[in-house]
Amino acid sequence: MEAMDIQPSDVLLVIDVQNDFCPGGALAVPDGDAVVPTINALMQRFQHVILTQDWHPNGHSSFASSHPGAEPFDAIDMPYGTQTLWPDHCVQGTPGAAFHPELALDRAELIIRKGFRPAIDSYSAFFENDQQTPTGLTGYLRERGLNRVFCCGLATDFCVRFSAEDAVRQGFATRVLTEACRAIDRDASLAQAQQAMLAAGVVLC
Ligand code: VGL
Ligand code: ZN
Repeated sequence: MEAMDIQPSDVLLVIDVQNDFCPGGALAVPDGDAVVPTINALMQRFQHVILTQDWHPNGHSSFASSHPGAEPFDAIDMPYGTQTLWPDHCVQGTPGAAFHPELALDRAELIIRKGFRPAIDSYSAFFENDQQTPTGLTGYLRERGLNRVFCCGLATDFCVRFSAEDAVRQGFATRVLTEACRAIDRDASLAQAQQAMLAAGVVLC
């Protein structure tokens, strides 16, 4: 990361560094809190920092508990495609949905909340899982003249992956800072995510 040449028009996109994705949380990513000091240091080096916050209403359709007989990590068919079911997590206003207490939020100029529509999950910071409903982030970046996106956070194989792939599709030069990410990694989902990101044109560094 020392060699990273950061420009004034670069943005650090910090994905879902929330209590529920850290050890002890409802959908804990192994070693998830280890990214906090790394991301805090990165935030000092970028002129633009944007955070995302997974932000689900109670009874969200991505929760296994909303589907009788289903278990967390089952896959089901939704009108927009296959959806993995999760334990209840990041419920609006709960401590689990709050950012990790040591994450230095002050330099963030925008916080994008996602996953708040009851019927659609949203992994990506750009589009919900129907791949059609925008969050507004593309417009924000374009209007502000920000053209390179550096992604970090949780989880590498879900929200970071889909954010990075969408960033490329929206025309942004996109990197994933792998040391500042951690993965859920179930059923080889990390290897699959790395392949998909590389195929999409994401630079992993
Ligand atoms: C995430 C699963 C469900 C993530 C969010 O942040 O990667 N994963 N909701
Ligand atoms: Zn979620």
